[in-house]
Amino acid sequence: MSNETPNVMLVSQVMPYMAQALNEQYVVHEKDHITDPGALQRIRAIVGGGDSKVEAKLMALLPHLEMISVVGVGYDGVDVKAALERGIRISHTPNVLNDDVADLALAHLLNVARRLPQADRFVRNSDWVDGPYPLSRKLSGSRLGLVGMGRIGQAIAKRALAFDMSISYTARSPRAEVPYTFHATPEALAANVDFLVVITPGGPGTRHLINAAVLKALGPKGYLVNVARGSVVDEAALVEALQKKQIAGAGLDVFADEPRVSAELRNLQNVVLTPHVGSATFETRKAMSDLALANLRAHFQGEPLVSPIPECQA
Ligand code: 8YV
Repeated sequence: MSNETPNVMLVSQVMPYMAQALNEQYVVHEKDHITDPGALQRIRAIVGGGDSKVEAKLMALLPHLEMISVVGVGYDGVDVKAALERGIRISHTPNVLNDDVADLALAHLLNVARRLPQADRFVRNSDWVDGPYPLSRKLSGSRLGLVGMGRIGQAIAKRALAFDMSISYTARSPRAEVPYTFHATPEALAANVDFLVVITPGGPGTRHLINAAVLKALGPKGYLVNVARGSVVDEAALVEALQKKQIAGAGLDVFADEPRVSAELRNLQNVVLTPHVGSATFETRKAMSDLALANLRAHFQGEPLVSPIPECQA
């Protein structure tokens, strides 16, 4: 291994704290601003966000690429197969964002049930002087269904218990460590809950898991919340279900084509939309940055990665 300062490629925006740390420790090349083609020969690591695309064709431009450090728990934008074929190591930042994403899921549940963003607009528009705000839906004591029962799913369940919600879930297989009711399919789960929260990894394995049939099963009194990946929900089917009031409403933090959100979704009044902010607090983004930096450091010191993705674990 050479003693030269390693060259890294940055493929997404990172918080100033992380940008500064990277610049202090590495020669940083921003993907969209590389003017020196020779730089591609020197790059040994890629740093990107949970939603960054790191495709095989990008890796092919970097003959000396050794590792990819994802600042996020999800790494569905990375072509893992292509990376592993070349022995490129991949790390991500699990656990440190569980609280924030779970908090956001609860916020969306409260927002869609109590229609709080609409209530805020009601006050600002002085609609209140014409009469009281319409009644909304009670969250406490209702039935929550989780699509995914990993670390973040469990953090959401823990919070929902404080709201006296009954909890059921679907996953590839029942999780022995949780006491909640298992349903084998999202459709069966949707038919038995009031609020369906999507918190499963993205990627081809879960693409459009939430389709028209699942939304139909959720029914006209059911709400959908997605804090996972836009790809998990068939967005066209969701728009149709919302337009036709086949479901009561949705809270969405993630979308099919971020940062662009379809006009159809933006025009609907029975949705609450947030711009992929699940982990976007100072505290958590700093913890994610620190973990991503620790992985880079471990790699360049020839040590095992601190938090490799499961596919890279020995
Ligand atoms: C962020 C995420 O969007 O962790 C993930 O998988 O989607 C989010 O935390 C992103 O990773 C920020 O870089």
